[in-house]
Amino acid sequence: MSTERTLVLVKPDGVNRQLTGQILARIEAKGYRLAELKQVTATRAILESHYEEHVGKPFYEPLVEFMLSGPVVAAIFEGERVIEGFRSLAGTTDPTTATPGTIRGDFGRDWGEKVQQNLVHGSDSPESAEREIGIWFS
Ligand code: IDP
Ligand code: MG
Repeated sequence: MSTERTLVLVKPDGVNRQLTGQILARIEAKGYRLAELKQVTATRAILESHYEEHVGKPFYEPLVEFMLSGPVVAAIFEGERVIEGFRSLAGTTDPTTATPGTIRGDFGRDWGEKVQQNLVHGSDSPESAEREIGIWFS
Protein backbone atom coordinates (compact mmCIF):
# COMPACT_ATOMS: atom_id res chain seq x y z
CA MET A 1 0.00 0.00 0.00
CA SER A 2 1.57 3.26 -1.09
CA THR A 3 1.30 6.41 0.98
CA GLU A 4 -1.79 8.45 0.15
CA ARG A 5 -2.12 12.19 -0.30
CA THR A 6 -5.16 14.35 0.37
CA LEU A 7 -6.13 17.95 -0.24
CA VAL A 8 -7.18 19.84 2.88
CA LEU A 9 -8.68 23.32 2.69
CA VAL A 10 -9.22 25.55 5.70
CA LYS A 11 -12.27 27.41 4.42
CA PRO A 12 -12.74 31.20 4.78
CA ASP A 13 -14.59 30.81 8.10
CA GLY A 14 -11.65 28.93 9.61
CA VAL A 15 -9.09 31.41 8.33
CA ASN A 16 -11.18 34.42 9.38
CA ARG A 17 -11.65 32.99 12.88
CA GLN A 18 -7.88 32.38 13.14
CA LEU A 19 -8.34 28.64 13.61
CA THR A 20 -5.86 27.62 10.90
CA GLY A 21 -3.09 26.75 13.36
CA GLN A 22 -5.36 24.69 15.60
CA ILE A 23 -6.79 22.81 12.63
CA LEU A 24 -3.39 22.03 11.09
CA ALA A 25 -2.04 21.04 14.51
CA ARG A 26 -4.73 18.39 14.89
CA ILE A 27 -3.81 16.85 11.55
CA GLU A 28 -0.09 16.85 12.36
CA ALA A 29 -0.76 15.48 15.86
CA LYS A 30 -2.65 12.56 14.33
CA GLY A 31 0.61 11.73 12.57
CA TYR A 32 0.11 12.94 9.01
CA ARG A 33 2.90 14.79 7.25
CA LEU A 34 2.39 18.29 5.90
CA ALA A 35 3.79 18.26 2.35
CA GLU A 36 2.58 21.61 0.94
CA LEU A 37 0.92 24.67 2.45
CA LYS A 38 -0.24 28.04 1.16
CA GLN A 39 -2.82 30.74 1.76
CA VAL A 40 -4.70 31.66 -1.39
CA THR A 41 -7.75 33.59 -2.47
CA ALA A 42 -9.79 31.28 -4.67
CA THR A 43 -11.23 32.27 -8.02
CA ARG A 44 -14.60 31.31 -9.42
CA ALA A 45 -12.82 29.16 -12.02
CA ILE A 46 -10.95 27.21 -9.34
CA LEU A 47 -14.15 26.66 -7.37
CA GLU A 48 -16.22 25.64 -10.40
CA SER A 49 -13.65 22.94 -11.03
CA HIS A 50 -13.20 21.97 -7.39
CA TYR A 51 -16.96 21.68 -6.73
CA GLU A 52 -18.03 20.38 -10.16
CA GLU A 53 -19.93 17.47 -8.57
CA HIS A 54 -22.24 19.96 -6.82
CA VAL A 55 -23.20 22.11 -9.83
CA GLY A 56 -26.99 22.57 -9.87
CA LYS A 57 -27.56 21.79 -6.18
CA PRO A 58 -29.39 24.44 -4.13
CA PHE A 59 -26.34 25.16 -1.99
CA TYR A 60 -23.93 25.41 -4.94
CA GLU A 61 -24.02 29.16 -5.58
CA PRO A 62 -23.96 30.07 -1.84
CA LEU A 63 -21.07 27.64 -1.46
CA VAL A 64 -19.06 29.35 -4.21
CA GLU A 65 -19.85 32.80 -2.76
CA PHE A 66 -18.77 31.64 0.69
CA MET A 67 -15.52 30.19 -0.65
CA LEU A 68 -14.82 33.54 -2.39
CA SER A 69 -15.54 35.55 0.77
CA GLY A 70 -11.95 35.46 2.04
CA PRO A 71 -8.67 33.61 1.77
CA VAL A 72 -8.42 29.87 2.22
CA VAL A 73 -5.45 27.81 3.34
CA ALA A 74 -4.67 24.87 1.07
CA ALA A 75 -2.55 21.96 2.26
CA ILE A 76 -1.43 18.57 1.07
CA PHE A 77 -1.13 15.98 3.82
CA GLU A 78 0.44 12.56 3.36
CA GLY A 79 0.20 9.25 5.17
CA GLU A 80 -1.33 5.80 5.09
CA ARG A 81 -5.13 6.16 4.73
CA VAL A 82 -4.91 9.92 5.19
CA ILE A 83 -8.02 10.49 3.07
CA GLU A 84 -10.37 8.66 5.40
CA GLY A 85 -8.29 9.64 8.43
CA PHE A 86 -8.69 13.34 7.75
CA ARG A 87 -12.40 13.02 7.03
CA SER A 88 -12.74 11.30 10.41
CA LEU A 89 -10.89 14.18 12.09
CA ALA A 90 -13.11 16.70 10.23
CA GLY A 91 -16.43 15.17 11.23
CA THR A 92 -19.67 15.05 9.31
CA THR A 93 -20.75 17.80 6.92
CA ASP A 94 -23.32 19.52 9.17
CA PRO A 95 -21.30 21.21 11.94
CA THR A 96 -24.25 21.49 14.32
CA THR A 97 -24.45 17.74 14.71
CA ALA A 98 -20.85 16.76 13.93
CA THR A 99 -19.43 14.71 16.79
CA PRO A 100 -17.65 16.73 19.49
CA GLY A 101 -13.93 16.03 19.25
CA THR A 102 -13.96 16.56 15.51
CA ILE A 103 -12.92 19.83 13.84
CA ARG A 104 -16.45 20.60 12.67
CA GLY A 105 -17.99 19.36 15.92
CA ASP A 106 -15.73 21.47 18.12
CA PHE A 107 -15.48 24.68 16.10
CA GLY A 108 -18.57 24.82 13.89
CA ARG A 109 -22.27 25.53 14.11
CA ASP A 110 -25.19 26.77 12.03
CA TRP A 111 -24.92 30.52 11.46
CA GLY A 112 -28.27 30.78 9.66
CA GLU A 113 -26.61 31.06 6.25
CA LYS A 114 -27.64 29.21 3.09
CA VAL A 115 -24.44 27.22 3.14
CA GLN A 116 -22.88 25.17 5.90
CA GLN A 117 -19.79 26.99 7.12
CA ASN A 118 -17.95 23.93 8.28
CA LEU A 119 -14.33 25.06 8.42
CA VAL A 120 -12.60 22.44 6.31
CA HIS A 121 -12.64 20.48 3.08
CA GLY A 122 -11.02 17.08 2.64
CA SER A 123 -10.85 14.94 -0.48
CA ASP A 124 -13.14 11.91 -0.42
CA SER A 125 -11.22 9.40 -2.60
CA PRO A 126 -7.76 8.91 -4.11
CA GLU A 127 -9.12 10.03 -7.50
CA SER A 128 -10.66 13.20 -6.00
CA ALA A 129 -7.46 13.90 -4.08
CA GLU A 130 -5.27 13.83 -7.18
CA ARG A 131 -7.80 15.88 -9.16
CA GLU A 132 -8.13 18.49 -6.38
CA ILE A 133 -4.37 18.69 -5.73
CA GLY A 134 -3.98 19.45 -9.44
CA ILE A 135 -6.47 22.30 -9.16
CA TRP A 136 -4.96 23.97 -6.08
CA PHE A 137 -1.26 23.12 -6.57
CA SER A 138 -0.79 23.10 -10.34
P1 IDP B 1 -18.18 17.40 2.59
O1 IDP B 1 -17.47 18.73 2.64
O2 IDP B 1 -18.47 16.89 3.97
O3 IDP B 1 -17.50 16.39 1.70
P2 IDP B 1 -20.12 17.79 0.44
O4 IDP B 1 -21.41 17.01 0.35
O5 IDP B 1 -19.02 17.42 -0.52
O6 IDP B 1 -19.62 17.71 1.95
O7 IDP B 1 -20.52 19.32 0.25
C1 IDP B 1 -19.56 20.30 -0.01
C2 IDP B 1 -19.81 21.50 0.89
O8 IDP B 1 -21.08 22.11 0.53
C3 IDP B 1 -19.97 21.15 2.37
O9 IDP B 1 -18.74 21.03 3.02
C4 IDP B 1 -20.79 22.33 2.88
O10 IDP B 1 -19.97 23.48 3.06
C5 IDP B 1 -21.73 22.58 1.71
N1 IDP B 1 -22.99 21.83 1.84
C6 IDP B 1 -23.18 20.52 1.59
N2 IDP B 1 -24.46 20.15 1.79
C7 IDP B 1 -25.11 21.28 2.14
C8 IDP B 1 -26.50 21.54 2.46
O11 IDP B 1 -27.37 20.66 2.45
N3 IDP B 1 -26.80 22.83 2.80
C9 IDP B 1 -25.87 23.80 2.82
N4 IDP B 1 -24.56 23.60 2.52
C10 IDP B 1 -24.18 22.35 2.19
MG1 MG C 1 -17.14 16.60 -0.41
